[in-house]
Formats: sequence, structure tokens, C-alpha cells
Amino acid sequence: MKNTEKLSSRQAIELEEKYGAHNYHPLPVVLSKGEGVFVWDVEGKRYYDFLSAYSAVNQGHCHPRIVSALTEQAQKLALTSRAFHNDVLGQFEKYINGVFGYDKVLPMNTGAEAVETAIKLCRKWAYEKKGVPENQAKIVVCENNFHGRTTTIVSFSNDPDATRNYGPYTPGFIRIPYNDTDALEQALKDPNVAGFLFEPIQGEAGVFVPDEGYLKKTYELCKQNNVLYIADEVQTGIARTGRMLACDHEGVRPDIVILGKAISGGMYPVSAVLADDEVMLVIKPGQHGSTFGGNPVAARVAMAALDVIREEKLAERSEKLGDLLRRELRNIKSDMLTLVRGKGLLNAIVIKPKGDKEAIDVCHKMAELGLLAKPTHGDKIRFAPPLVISEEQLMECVDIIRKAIESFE
Ligand code: IF1
Repeated sequence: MKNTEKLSSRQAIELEEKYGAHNYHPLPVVLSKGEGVFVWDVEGKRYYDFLSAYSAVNQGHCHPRIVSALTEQAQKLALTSRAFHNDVLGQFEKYINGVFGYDKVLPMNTGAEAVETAIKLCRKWAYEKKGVPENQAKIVVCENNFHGRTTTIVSFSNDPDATRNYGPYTPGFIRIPYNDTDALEQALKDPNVAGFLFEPIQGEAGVFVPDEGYLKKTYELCKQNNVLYIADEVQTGIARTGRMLACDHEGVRPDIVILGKAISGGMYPVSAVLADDEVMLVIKPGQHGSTFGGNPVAARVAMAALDVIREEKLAERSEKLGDLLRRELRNIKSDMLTLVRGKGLLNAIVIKPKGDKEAIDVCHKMAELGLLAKPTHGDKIRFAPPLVISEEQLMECVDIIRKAIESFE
């Protein structure tokens, strides 16, 4: 068998089943092409993509500008490591700091690595600036958080699937309820608390949007207690919720911003941590890094991906179409559809089972009708199309969703 043989869906699934680790359970659809809001399976069936690779593909699949950045740079210089300078990294750094308004950026590759970077930065800052005694620094996190899959990050998760039998766990984290400012106020009484790490909207928890004012209040509490305010915007950032950062909705400026996913338009693994000098410069040469972080392909791709967000006004589009989507979904009359929530084009619905039909069956029906989405935590379905979707396309998608849900009436 050649490496690039044309496979049927069934053959492709069988190969993965037989030769790949079983750490995922995908819908039985095998995709081979993407363009804008659409993906196609190997049999040529077209679908609307309502997952957008977990919000990595905000700019749409295979955006020509981002593809060009990738291919042009790949033909010139792909990787030098950080042992030498390259002629793109500095331009990217200047560019991204201009976009988000920070002094410095530290580029990594995956979201989890960027979260790890933020944790290390926060701890080092605690010992070297705040004066926390050695090895005593604590970081406050929230219940039902999702920040990635590394051993340290899963150490402060309360999802049994993420944690079970992966111990021993990294200490130094305090978990408090999300959307509870009193709990944060209590936790910050411990003088060894160095940071508050949170998602502005909890993605994995089923797109849980905190009460209005939560970001502002938690920000103020952190400021009062000399605690770093660390926003994981890996999923919520880059225009997904209707602003460049979800924190922009309440006008708060985190001490550390963590970005990933759509910072590359899903073209390449790029992540980044932003902070001002006071924090970022606690890390000195040799104290943190990665082979691929800040490579010229990543740098070019990220600049193109951010250009697209700005030039195509995708934050504005996300805000407007998100309002429309929620309004339309709330008009669907079905006992199964019990809740619609979200911000911008990061949304979820909650499905109440009817007989033996549940969220996964709704997803299978939507796939049949040409729209891909996936359940999370059994009863929720995330709706997060690429932000380049048009109003007309969105209305067609609402029709598909309505038909799928009503097919169980
Ligand atoms: C998986 C969810 C989304 C993230 C936030 C860091 C990371 C993520 C806020 C780590 C990653 C992903 C990864 C993916 C499933 C997924 C996810 F369902 F778990 F919640 F997007 F909705 N911070 N989120 O959401 O980034 O290291 O993966 O680049 O299967 O792990 P990464």
C-alpha cells in the first residue's frame, strides 16, 4: 500500500482503529478537504464545520493568505531553533505586541505549552518579585477548568477522565468554584497566592459564560492582592467571542494572556504568552524554551492569521452573527432543546434526552444533513463555526439544526 492511497471512509477508520492509540472517539466521518466554512469527506459529501477544530480555524479552512504564508516561508527557511536568530521572529513579536498591547511575547507551539509557560512565569515572578518563600507559591484555578493535557495541568483538573491514574499530581494549585467572586476573595487571603488562572468563558465545561461583571471583579481582587491575573484565551481569544480577547468585553487587561489555536488559523501549531517586562523578564536565557517555538514558519503564519482577523473584521462579524444564531436557536420549539448559551460564535446548546435519543443522535442527524458538531459532556453540543461564515450560510445552518432536532419529535 502506498502512503497516499485513496481510501474509503470505512478503510480510513479501520486503519486508525487498528494502528492508532484509542484516545479519541470521533464521529464516523473522514475528511479530506476544507475551504472556508466547509469540509468534505472522502466520498465528496460537503459539511458545514460547526466545531472549527475547537476554535482553531476561526479564519476558515485553508485561508489562501495563510496558506501562502506557510508555503512561501516553508520553501525559504523552516526552522533554526532558538540557538540562532531568524529574520521573521522579531517582526512577529513586534506585530503581536502591537495588536494586543504588551511589552513582550514568548512563543511556544501548543496551548498546553503556553499554559505551562504562564505557570512557570507566575511562580518565578512570585519568588523573585512578590517575595513568596521558596516552593510555597500557589495558583488559584477554577472548578471544571480545561487548560490542556500535561501532567501539571491535569493535576488541577477535576475531570476524572483527565486525571484518573495520571498521578502523582503537581502541587501548588487551589481550586475554587467558577463564577464565584467571594470564593476568590477568600482564596486570595493566603499571602502565598501568586496568580489566578482562568478561562474567560469555560469551553470544555460546555461554553459556560460567567455573570457579567465577573471578569472585572476578579481582576480588581487580584490587583488588590498583588496576584497575577492570568487569562487562558486559547479558545476564547482571536475574535471567537466577538472581541479580539474575551477579556475585552469587560475592559480588563490581564497580566498574562495565553493564546493558541486560531493565532495560526489552525494552519500550524503556534501558541504565545504575552506579558509586560515586569513579569516576562524574570525568565532569563536558558531558563525556558522549545525547539520549535518562534520558528519562521510559525511567525509568518501567525502574522498572516492575525492580519486576516483584522482585515476581514472577524470580531465584529462574530459578535453580530453570534447574536443572530442564539436568537434563531431559541426560536426552535422542541422539548429536547433546553438551553442556548454563548458569546459571539462560541456557543452551545443543551439537549434533554427523549426516549433513547440524545445529543449524539442529534449530531449524527445533523451530519447526515450536512453539518458537523460534536457533543461534550454527553448532553451539550458546541456550535462554533469559522468566523468567516456569511449570514445566509448561518441561516441555512439554523435550518439544518432545526430539522435535525425536529426529526425526533
Ligand atoms: C483536546 C475541550 C476545546 C483549551 C484552553 C488550553 C488548551 C485548550 C482553554 C490546550 C484546548 C482543546 C483540546 C482538545 C479539546 C479541546 C477543547 F473540549 F477540551 F474543551 F477546545 F473545547 N486552554 N482545548 O480549550 O491547548 O494544547 O490542545 O493546543 O482533545 O485536548 P492544546
